[in-house]
Amino acid sequence: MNDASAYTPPKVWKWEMESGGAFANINRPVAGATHDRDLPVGRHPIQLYSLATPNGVKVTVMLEELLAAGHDGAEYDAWLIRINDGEQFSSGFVEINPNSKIPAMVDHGAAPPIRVFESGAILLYLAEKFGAFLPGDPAKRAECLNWLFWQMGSAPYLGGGFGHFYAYAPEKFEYAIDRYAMEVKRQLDVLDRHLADNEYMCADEYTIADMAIWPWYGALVLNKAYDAAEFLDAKSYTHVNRWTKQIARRAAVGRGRMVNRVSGPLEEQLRERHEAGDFENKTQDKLEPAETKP
Ligand SMILES: N[C@@H](CCC(=O)N[C@@H](CS)C(=O)NCC(=O)O)C(=O)O
Repeated sequence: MNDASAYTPPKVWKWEMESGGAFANINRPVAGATHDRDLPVGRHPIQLYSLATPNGVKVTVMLEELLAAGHDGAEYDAWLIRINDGEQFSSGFVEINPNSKIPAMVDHGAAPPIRVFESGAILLYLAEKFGAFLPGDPAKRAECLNWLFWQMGSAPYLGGGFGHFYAYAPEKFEYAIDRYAMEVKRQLDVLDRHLADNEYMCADEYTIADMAIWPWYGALVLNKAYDAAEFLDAKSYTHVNRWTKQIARRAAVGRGRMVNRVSGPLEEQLRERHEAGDFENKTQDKLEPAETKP
């Protein structure tokens, strides 16, 4: 085990600029804007400001699923927010999300326009607006929301806890990796037991609960997050694997994963999305590699 006793916390914590670790450059102990810049606004009512991290993908999958289901009002402009460059701290972004995290959305179909931030709130807003992917029956609706909010509460242990210490921290701290690996495996087991008896998170209905959970836990078992599938023995969660592959086969999920993506194979990236035809008309030669933080 690492020597954890080497550090004694001071009486009052102070911000050390050189704290180290991946993405340390965008971490700050204060909120608010760092620079003045308005957000662009396209021609559709729904304006999304995002990046294809798991939290971003939840929303683009939902929008693509709505369009595939015939809800034309879900046409949207998806603008890229490069969080590694601090674009979430622009005055325009902070106005729509004071928490400075993607995804954030504005519905210009309402007067005055409605801002929505937090991926779970966005999924719920869209589900209610279009009457889709959220069961109407009170018992089923409650179950769907149980799992939606389970994801919102659980994923920070996966991303901010396990992913941070396993993949991004400047050193491998055994205590932290053990603690969060144990919790993530427990979460995978929760999902696995549930999916053993249910086709989707909410019985036989594909809902916003699946859309929230899949980009995180599906990515983990497909080894698309933190390169940790082997470490966590992800293949042993057979029901999670079955569900993950089933959802991955959906065309709308394939499209949703591409929107605002700036990493991975270039053919899987669509930096901005303004029309359905953008998926076919990509100008890949303009793209250069970049990095994202899941
Ligand atoms: N609970 C939020 C979490 C959003 C979040 O953590 N977004 C990350 C990318 S996945 C982000 O924008 N990070 C930028 C930063 O921390 O400055 C949600 O689900 O929307």
